[in-house]
Amino acid sequence: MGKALDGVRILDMTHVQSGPTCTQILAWFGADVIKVERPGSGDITRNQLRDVADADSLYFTMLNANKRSITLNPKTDAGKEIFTKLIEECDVMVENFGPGAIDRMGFPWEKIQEINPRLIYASIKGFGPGPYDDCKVYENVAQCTGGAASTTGQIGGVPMVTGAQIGDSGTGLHLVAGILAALFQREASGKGQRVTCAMQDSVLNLCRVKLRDQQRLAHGPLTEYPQYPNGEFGDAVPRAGNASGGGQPGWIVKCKGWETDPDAYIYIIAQAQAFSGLAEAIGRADWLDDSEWNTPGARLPKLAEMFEEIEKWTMTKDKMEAMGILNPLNVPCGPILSMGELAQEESLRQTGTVVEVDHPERGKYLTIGNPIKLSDSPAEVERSPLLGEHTEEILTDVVGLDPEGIERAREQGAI
Ligand code: CAO
Repeated sequence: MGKALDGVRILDMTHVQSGPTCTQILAWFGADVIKVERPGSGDITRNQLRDVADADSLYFTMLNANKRSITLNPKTDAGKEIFTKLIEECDVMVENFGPGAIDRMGFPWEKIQEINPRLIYASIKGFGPGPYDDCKVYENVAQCTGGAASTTGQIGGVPMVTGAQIGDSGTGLHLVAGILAALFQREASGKGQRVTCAMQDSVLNLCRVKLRDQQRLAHGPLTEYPQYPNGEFGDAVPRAGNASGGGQPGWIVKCKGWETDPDAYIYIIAQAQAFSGLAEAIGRADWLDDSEWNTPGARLPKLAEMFEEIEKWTMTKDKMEAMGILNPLNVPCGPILSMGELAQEESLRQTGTVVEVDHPERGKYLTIGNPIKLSDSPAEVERSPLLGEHTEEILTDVVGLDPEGIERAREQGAI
C-alpha cells in the first residue's frame, strides 16, 4: 500500500531541531524530503554532542530519518540555478533559518511564488511580526518567552524549563498541521501559500490553560493551586509545583525505593469520580463518611494533607505495583518512567514508537518513530542520510543535470 504523502516532494532547508522535526514527520508520511545542506559542513547538529567519533550525532540522526541529503550552496551562481529548479520541482519548502536568511540567498517569497506558484513555503521563526521578529531563538528562549517557564517550577522557586522540547519539536508539529492544511487547500485553489509558525506562539498555545488561569485570577484565588487557601496570589499565574493543570487535584508522591531511585514516584489524580476507591485502597475509608473529606469542596483546602496520606500508602508499594492497584479502580495515575525504562519498554517497540535503526557510521541506535499512527500509511523508520549522500542522484533525477553540469557545479563549490 502507498503512503499518505506519496508524490509530495519537500525542499527541506531546515536545521537544528524545530524544522527537522516537521520534515521528518512529513517523510514518515511518505513525502520525498530533500534536505539541502551547506557543502562541507552540513546541518550543524551533525557534529554537536557527538558520542561516537566521526559519526553523525544522535541529535542529527534522530531528527532526520527517511530524508535524502544534497549539499548545495544557493549563494553561488550554479547553486542558484539548481535551487531554482528544486523550487520548481517541489510542492513544499520548509526552512527555519534566522530571520531573512532565505531572502539574503536571493529568494524572497515574491520570487519563490514567481518560480512556482503552487509551492507552499513554510517557515519557523522565534517570534511573529512585532518588536522581536529579528531575534534568533532556541528552545529554552521560546519556553521563557511563550509562558512555559514562568508557570513551571516549585512554588517560590525560580522559573523552570521543561525537558520536553515544546519550543522546537512543539513548533515543528504545529508547522506540520499548517503544511497539510495548505496542501489540502491547494487541491481546490491550485495555489501555494505562506505558512509561518512562531515558537513563542506555539509555546503559548501549549500553555493555553495558564492563560485561562490568568483570566480566572481576576475573579479570585485559583482554588486548585497549592497556594490556596494559605498562600498569596500575585498579579500573574504562579508556579504550582506538580499540581494538576486541570480541574482534578493531582500530585507526585513517593513510592517504595525513592531513597535511592530518583524515579520511584507516581503521579496520582484524586479524581472525584474515583475517590472512594482511592480512599479505600490507601486505608482511609473513614474519609468517605466524614463531611470534612467526602466532597471535592471539603478536600480542596487540604490537598497537601490528602496527598501526604496517599503518599504514606504509595511508599509501601513500588510504582508499578501502585499503578496496578489504582488503575482497576479508575484512579488516573502515572508512574514516573525514566528514559532508561522507556528505552526498554517492549510495548513501545511493538508499536514502532521506539525503533532501533542501523547506521553505517555509528552502528545501531534507538530513535523515536512516528507517534502519529495512520492505519493505511504505517511509517517505517529509515536511517538519516550521510552528508550529501544523494547529491548526484537528486541532481540527475530531480534537477535534470548531466554529468558535465554536475561537474561545473562542483567546480564552483555549489555542491
Ligand atoms: N549554503 C550556504 N549558506 C547556508 C546554507 C547553505 N546550504 N544553509 C544555510 N546557510 C547560511 C544562511 O544563508 C545563513 O547565512 P546569513 O545569515 O549570512 O544570511 C546562515 O547559514 C544560517 O544562519 P542562521 O541565523 O539560521 O544560523 P545561526 O546558527 O546563527 O542561528 C538559529 C541558529 C536556530 C538561532 C536560527 O536559525 C533561528 O533563529 N532560527 C529560527 C528559529 C528556530 O527554528 N529556532 C530553533 C532552532 S532548534 O533549537
